[in-house]
Amino acid sequence: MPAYPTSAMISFMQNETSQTDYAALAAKIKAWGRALGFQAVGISDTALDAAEARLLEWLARGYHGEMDYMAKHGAKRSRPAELIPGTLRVISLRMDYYPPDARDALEVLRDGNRAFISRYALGRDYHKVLRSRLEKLAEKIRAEADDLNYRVFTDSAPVMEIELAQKARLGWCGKHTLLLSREHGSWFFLGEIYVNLPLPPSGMLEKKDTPEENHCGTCKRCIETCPTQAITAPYQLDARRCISYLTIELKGSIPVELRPLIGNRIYGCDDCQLACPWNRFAHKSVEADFAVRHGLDDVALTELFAWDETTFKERLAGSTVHRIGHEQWLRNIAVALGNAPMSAKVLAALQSRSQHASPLVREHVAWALERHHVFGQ
Ligand code: B12
Ligand code: SF4
Repeated sequence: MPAYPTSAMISFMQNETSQTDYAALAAKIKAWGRALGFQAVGISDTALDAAEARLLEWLARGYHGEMDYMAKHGAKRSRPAELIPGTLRVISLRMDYYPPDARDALEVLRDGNRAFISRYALGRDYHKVLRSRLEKLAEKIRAEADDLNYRVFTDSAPVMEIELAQKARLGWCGKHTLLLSREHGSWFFLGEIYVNLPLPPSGMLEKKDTPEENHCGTCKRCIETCPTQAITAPYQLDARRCISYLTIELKGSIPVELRPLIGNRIYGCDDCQLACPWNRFAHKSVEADFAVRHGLDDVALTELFAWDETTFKERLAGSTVHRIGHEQWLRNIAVALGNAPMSAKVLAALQSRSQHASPLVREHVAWALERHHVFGQ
């Protein structure tokens, strides 16, 4: 026992003496969360032992590729109270993002001259949208429990979001490794609030101890559909093969053998979700922030490839796509143009970038031209 109370002990002692009715507060949190635009809100404890073992195995296999941030935080990812001392519960929330006005995804994927951008990235950067709502919810909780210590997260820190959301009964982990709900499919983001309050975990009051049942059954459409066979087994994804990783997370050269499989996907990939039968029940987003911006749902590859860095920054300000930078953007579009049907327009676009200052861009452009049997640029 330490000589002085730790922050975790202080929080716990405060909770022990608090007069707060935590069951009533949990009910209010769920109602406030829904009023703030989240479709579901749940609460879980912080025990992630089984998930921790699977995370370590995934890392040991090297499936994280160059995502060093997945390895560097050690046990903090799977032990919430080591990340934020005093954490007793995690409030998990989900928000639908499928833009209501987007052109049909499969039509765009079939048209090799158009650019496919993942549905989640067509509108405003979700980190900003979710974070401000989560902060608003936390302030409401603090008004009722002034001993609250909290931190909000959305895809922004070492947090096992899917495992926590599953424990909070927001859905189940599909074979594609994403969270799925029977009523809402998988087109939603997750966010969390770590709190030091002993709120009753979801299911406890309803006397249900098991998490939401897995409804994948014998289906394996996501595994079969994945263009790069990145889902190596049910619930196991080798990120190094995933088009989302290749186009967003990978900074350097895209492995040559995977380039033809990327098709016209220039930012992320949705194929596993498009194939999933549960997404028939998905709801379109009601958030104006997730509406398509700048016609990104239906735009020619050659048009996007012509953007200079200033145009890229201006058009994509406030979008999550902005994060990859202009060089990676051109790299991705060069690959897609290499996969596009050959035409004078495609060749002219590629040739216009063949002397680009970036060796990375030049190398991908040269590859694309070679695909169209144009050599030695
Ligand atoms: C790293 C990361 C990626 C990486 C790696 C993905 C991965 N599967 O690990 C890459 C860049 C490839 C990626 C891609 C995408 N991502 Co991502 N990503 C993350 C991040 C930051 C961490 C995920 C993680 O912990 N991976 C570690 C490994 C170990 O986890 P895992 O592969 O899921 O394996 C777990 C389970 O499958 C399970 N498991 C293993 N074996 C078994 C066996 C059984 C029987 C069972 C039940 C379970 C099970 O155990 C493992 C540990 O829990 C989360 C946010 C977060 N902080 O959690 C977002 C997150 C998962 N991503 C998200 C999204 C939207 C995407 C994309 C759809 C984006 C896109 N359109 O391009 C794709 C989908 C690709 C896919 N099928 O996963 C959302 C998912 C929302 C949802 N509905 O679930 C998240 C939650 C971000 C958010 N806040 O909304 N992502
Ligand atoms: S496509 Fe089938 S196996 Fe994959 S997540 Fe959906 S229901 Fe599960």
